[in-house]
Amino acid sequence: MTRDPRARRPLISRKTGVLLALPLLLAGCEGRQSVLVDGGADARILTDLFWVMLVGAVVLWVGMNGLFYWATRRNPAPHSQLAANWLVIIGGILFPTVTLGALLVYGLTLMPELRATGDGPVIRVTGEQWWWRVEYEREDGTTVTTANEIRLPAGVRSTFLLDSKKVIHSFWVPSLGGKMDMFPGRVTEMTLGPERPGIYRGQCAEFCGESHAWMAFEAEVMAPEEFDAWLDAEAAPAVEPASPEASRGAALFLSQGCGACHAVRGTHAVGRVGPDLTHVGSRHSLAAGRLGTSTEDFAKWVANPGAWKPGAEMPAYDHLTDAQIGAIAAYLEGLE
Ligand code: HEC
Ligand SMILES: [Cu+2]
Repeated sequence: MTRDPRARRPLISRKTGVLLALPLLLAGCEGRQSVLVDGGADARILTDLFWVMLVGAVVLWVGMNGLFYWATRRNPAPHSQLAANWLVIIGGILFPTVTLGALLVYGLTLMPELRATGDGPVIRVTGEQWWWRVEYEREDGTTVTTANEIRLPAGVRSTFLLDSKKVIHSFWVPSLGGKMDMFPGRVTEMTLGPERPGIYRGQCAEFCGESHAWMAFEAEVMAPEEFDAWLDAEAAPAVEPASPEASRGAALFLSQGCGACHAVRGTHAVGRVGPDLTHVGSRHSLAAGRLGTSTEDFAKWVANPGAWKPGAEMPAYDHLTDAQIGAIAAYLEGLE
């Protein structure tokens, strides 16, 4: 077949294109949800382990393929029985035992540091469908309830008591440390010692149903004084609505039955089915990372949660007028 002389050669060949596209795969290694960007000692230990394993694997791969190449291409003549025996004893028994043994010992030495006991706040996180209930247990015995984000003081180890309501979820903030499963009816414990203030992203790491991929959260690491001030503010009851529209929203919130599922401390809304909304306006995201926290985001969510999160256990309020939804949104957005 002759080539149509008018057909232009593509700018780059397909092979070059594939090679050029490969680094795109590495794009996932950056940013605030990356195991390779560490925000504290735990993540750094795991990153070191990753590099040691990677370098080890590459050396082994090159060695094995080199041997294979040598044996099939360079020196394909049959070997003596003795040489073959030695190859099996050294290459097949001694070498893997020593290498894997060394890796095991190295891995084990890292564990005590990862399992160190906490000296910071104790935080109970419960996996729900598809959001995170977060409760800070304070030293005076009181509990501060919030949802869908955690804040941590830098420089101390916080203890997490992980629980789940219905199915297995997994708690994971890649930049802060390893993951830990959350089981219904059993509390698992882990500690994390973040060091670098910043906002990191966490994600449920165990498939838990249709909106599993929308079950994320933000973990903000703060200076200890800032953290204390935040926790005090979080413990306080909700602020009063600041505008006539927000007041209308507050009244609608109660009359529409939102308070059966949600608590707004300081009001008659004391529900425990859904996230505590006392300070929802000061959060970084809505519905476990699904939306932002602008007034429009609140309105979008309340009108039809299922459109944003399939299977969300909150009914749609599309029977309300835009003005009513807007008032509710203004009220919620003002709950700083
Ligand atoms: C049947 C219980 C139920 C009712 C009634 C209900 N919600 Fe919800 N709501 C939920 C659940 C469950 C979630 C968490 C959904 C998710 O993220 O998967 C939620 C999430 C939310 C969120 C996001 C909270 C966060 O932490 O990000 C807001 C805001 C909200 N609801 C507002 C309302 C308003 C306003 C009403 C009344 C108009 C209402 N809800 C009625 C159960 C309910
Ligand atoms: Cu989950």
